[in-house]
Amino acid sequence: MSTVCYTQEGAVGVVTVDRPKALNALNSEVLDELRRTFEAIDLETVRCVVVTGAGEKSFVAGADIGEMSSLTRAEGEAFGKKGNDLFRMIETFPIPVIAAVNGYALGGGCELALCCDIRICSENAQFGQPEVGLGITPGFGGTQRLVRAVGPGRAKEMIYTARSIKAEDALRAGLVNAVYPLAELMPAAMKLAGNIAKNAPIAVRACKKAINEGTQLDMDSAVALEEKLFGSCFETEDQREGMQAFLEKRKVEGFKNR
Ligand code: DAK
Repeated sequence: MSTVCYTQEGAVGVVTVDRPKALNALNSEVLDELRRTFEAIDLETVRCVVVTGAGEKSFVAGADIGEMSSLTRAEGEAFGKKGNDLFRMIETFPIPVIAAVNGYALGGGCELALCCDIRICSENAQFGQPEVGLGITPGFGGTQRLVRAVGPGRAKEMIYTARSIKAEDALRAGLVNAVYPLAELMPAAMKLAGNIAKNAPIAVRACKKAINEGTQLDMDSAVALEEKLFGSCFETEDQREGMQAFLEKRKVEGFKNR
């Protein structure tokens, strides 16, 4: 692949958007390669994924404006669907995905970060939805996920004004969980991913499903979903080992994803 790199370190997969000449902007090729990269992740051995951008300046500076500039309505819709399908795939990916936002996260870049489970960023990060300044709406889920992440007031201000916010404001808004000096961002992301990866994979996956799907339901249906997923963890080897280790006052011998 020429625009996306993938590496695996232990149980953590690292997906890097690598198109530095355009500040990692998302053209069709990047969207296709991201999809193929996620499809190829080995879910037997990988337990958490980190998504980041190549270089020190930009996570993803948006959808590719050059490519979008001449689209017809039908092509614009198709481009939006390509991005939306991919971002939904990442959002519902069976294992947690962390966005390590290392610079500009604008438009489609902010939307890519928003479809991840957890966002952390570097001090030079900037988040924004500049689309209305380009004559379009956010098209990869920004009008939906930003609202859910920071609430309607802040999301509307960001979207209507097209102004970006800096890392500390993103932290205050709850858009990111933590801010690090740039050099410390990837080590922090890997540490966070490692802390997730060492827990029982079946249980972690069930938590992601419960949280993602439960927040779309009324409370009665949501707790019923939680009960089902809770029940599904029992009789697994990992549940037995996790509880046995506690009762025997020893460390877990390593969860097996069984
Ligand atoms: N697309 C294409 N190229 C981009 C780009 C982008 N989004 N962002 C940067 N680049 C390119 C620049 O054109 C430049 O290329 P060269 O001129 O060197 O060939 C190179 O990256 C370096 O950028 P700058 O020279 O501009 O670098 P600066 O440090 O001066 O400025 C910047 C950095 C991030 C502030 C600036 O590049 C910038 O404002 N970029 C655009 C940011 C932006 O507006 N992003 C949002 C894009 S809109 C939809 C589907 C999707 C979407 C909407 C609707 N539907 C189908 C409904 C999504 C929309 C977006 O994401």
